[in-house]
Amino acid sequence: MSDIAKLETDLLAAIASAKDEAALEAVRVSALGKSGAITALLKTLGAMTPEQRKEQGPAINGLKDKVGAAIAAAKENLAASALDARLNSETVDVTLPLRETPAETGRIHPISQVIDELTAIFADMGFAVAEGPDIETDDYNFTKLNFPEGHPAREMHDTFYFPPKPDGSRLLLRTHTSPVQVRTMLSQKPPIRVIIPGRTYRSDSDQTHTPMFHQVEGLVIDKSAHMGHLKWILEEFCKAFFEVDQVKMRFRPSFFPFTEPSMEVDIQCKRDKGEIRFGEGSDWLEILGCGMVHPNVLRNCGLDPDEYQGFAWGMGIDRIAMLKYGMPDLRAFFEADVRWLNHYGFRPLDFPTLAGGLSP
Ligand code: 2U9
Repeated sequence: MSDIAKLETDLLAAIASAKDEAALEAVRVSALGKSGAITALLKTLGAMTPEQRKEQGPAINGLKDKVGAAIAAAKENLAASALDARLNSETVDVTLPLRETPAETGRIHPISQVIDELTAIFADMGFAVAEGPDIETDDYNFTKLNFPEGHPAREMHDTFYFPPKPDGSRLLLRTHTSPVQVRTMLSQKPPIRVIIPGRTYRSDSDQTHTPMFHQVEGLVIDKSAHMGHLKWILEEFCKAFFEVDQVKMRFRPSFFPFTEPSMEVDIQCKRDKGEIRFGEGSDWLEILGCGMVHPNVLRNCGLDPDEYQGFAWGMGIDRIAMLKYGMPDLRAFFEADVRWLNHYGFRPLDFPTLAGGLSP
């Protein structure tokens, strides 16, 4: 066997037995690198006679091409089997359950859920949502709302006051969301239809009271708004909120400085083994207060009571949340216990809408 034929046999065998791309590269360098065997043969061509070169040239170049092609083919095979091995070791079982995302594990606090529900119901009736500051002036929280200076009704609210300013005036934490209605009347022309959900503060703490609690109040002002409208709005609200077809309501005379006449409203319910159901039964439960806006309040807010009239109502959000979702202790609302939130909280993607259903 000629040297060229033996070299070819040896190199093709080495290429065939190379286990990986590094081994194959070593064979390539030994054959075609700067000091490789085929490179050395190619260098001998220069010193040959034309006849020798005519015979040896094609043989050596043929060897170079054959070995080059074999290396390229082997390289492709090794790359393909390396890819196969990697794909086999990195397979993903797409049928495995997904890890839950924050949107699935997070929970919406029942207060936020109830505010979203209220907003959906009243927005459907044409109400806008208004907001205002938690820190208020005595004027907006009391005086403009027809609480006379030194009147015992001011004491009823157990107000948190800030230290007095040099001029004697004191800021306070709002005891109801009513100052937002005052701000709305001072800044907008009627017709006005707003609801105001928000935080309120009173120095009171026991199983049914927390120093910070939530209220939603509503206000309608135009030239002819009357108690019939008020009654219809509150009945529609109660049916939608408690998700019942029918509900009886009872309006009892009451007193608030900012409304005249004033009423407290009870809703029909059935108490059954510690459970409470709405829209049936012969028991009553007080859920809100309401009335026609007092002429003094309209005047204090820049409206002429001979031209404009309206009604307002207020209710405790925490209380209606407890009633709707059967949560027994108000204090748990504000303890930030994730176990409680996991149990009573709502899924973020179950946003309440009238079309899609209020509660999940
Ligand atoms: C303006 C005029 C009138 C808001 C009203 C009530 C009756 C009421 C309580 C219910 C439970 C508060 O959370 S609670 O303790 N509220 O009974 N609120 S009428 O009337 C207004 C408000 C603002 C300018």
